[in-house]
Amino acid sequence: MDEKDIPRNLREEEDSLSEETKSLISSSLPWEIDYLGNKLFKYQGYWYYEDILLSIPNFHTSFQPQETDIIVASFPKSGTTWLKALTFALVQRSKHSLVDHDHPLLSHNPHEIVPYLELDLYLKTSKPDLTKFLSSSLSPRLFSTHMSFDALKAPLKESSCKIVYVCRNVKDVLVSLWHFLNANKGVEWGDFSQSEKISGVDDHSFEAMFESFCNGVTLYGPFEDHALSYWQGSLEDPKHVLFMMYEEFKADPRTQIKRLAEFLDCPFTKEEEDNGSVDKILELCSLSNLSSLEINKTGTLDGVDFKTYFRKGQVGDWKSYMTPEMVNQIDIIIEEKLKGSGLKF
Ligand code: PAP
Repeated sequence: MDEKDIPRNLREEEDSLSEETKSLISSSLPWEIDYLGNKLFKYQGYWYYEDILLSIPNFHTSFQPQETDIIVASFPKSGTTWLKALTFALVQRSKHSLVDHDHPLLSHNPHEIVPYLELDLYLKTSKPDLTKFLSSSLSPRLFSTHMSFDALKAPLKESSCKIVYVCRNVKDVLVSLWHFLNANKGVEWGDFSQSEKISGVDDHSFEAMFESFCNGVTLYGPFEDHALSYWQGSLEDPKHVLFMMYEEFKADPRTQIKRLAEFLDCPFTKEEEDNGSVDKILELCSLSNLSSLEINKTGTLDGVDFKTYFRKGQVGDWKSYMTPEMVNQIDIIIEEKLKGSGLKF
């Protein structure tokens, strides 16, 4: 079976894919074992664990976009938690005042508020309960994803949904991912009842992760293709796809939050600018504020402690972890892939 045929075949299924279809996928797609000993399948150019891969056809066939939908997109560890919080605070500021003591972000982790399409909603079902998450039951609906733009765009064709992508320097992404995985060593990152975990392979070393990453064999990777997919999308359709950089947000958050607000058609009014709303949103969603909240110090979801989503948030942290050889190796890969695209790190 050809890769490109899979969605059509899967469309035959309703809520759960037959064991036969699943095994057809497993036996027909290219696969590799990642540094954690987990089987990754390559589907339409990107690597997924089996359960995540199987959620894509559910999403493709069942998601019904609304005109005002907003999707926060990112490669893992690029600033997702921050962007989820900022976008929610921004678009809901008339309903949830920024000075409210019961603002949802004070008692919920951003991941509890803004669901991932493929990890929270369409995982194992084509009929998700959108009311389970605050941001998908309000208007405008707010979703998130780690899928590439290539995987996202088909169901959104013809819709006027807005997509905001946050991109981050690949070296800091790598370091952040390494810390995150080490802090969550006991967590299973996929449903390995279908795709067995390879025992004996569980290498949390920075070197092992670096090698896999450079080969593109990492969940949702290759990173460069992921970033490029949204970069191209934003060039082709700037009204609906916004490409943001984590580093630019860190350097000048006021300018970037206003850019985001303009893009989402909810610009700050003169009155809001004067009464400090811009700073209030930035303060509410800051790393120091979010990480100091009780929910984020002690809460947990699917075995992941919320506190592990907050670390240093430092630009250039990679300098403490990478050898000159590693820097050279990754720089060459990035330069080669991004050549001529206009995208630079
Ligand atoms: P995810 O993709 O698993 O949701 P994501 O939020 O994208 O993770 O990445 C976590 C990184 O964002 C951490 O970076 P670090 O490891 O280099 O420190 C984390 O510290 C940073 N981060 C989380 N929240 C914020 C925030 N409010 N402001 C700035 N950076 C943040």
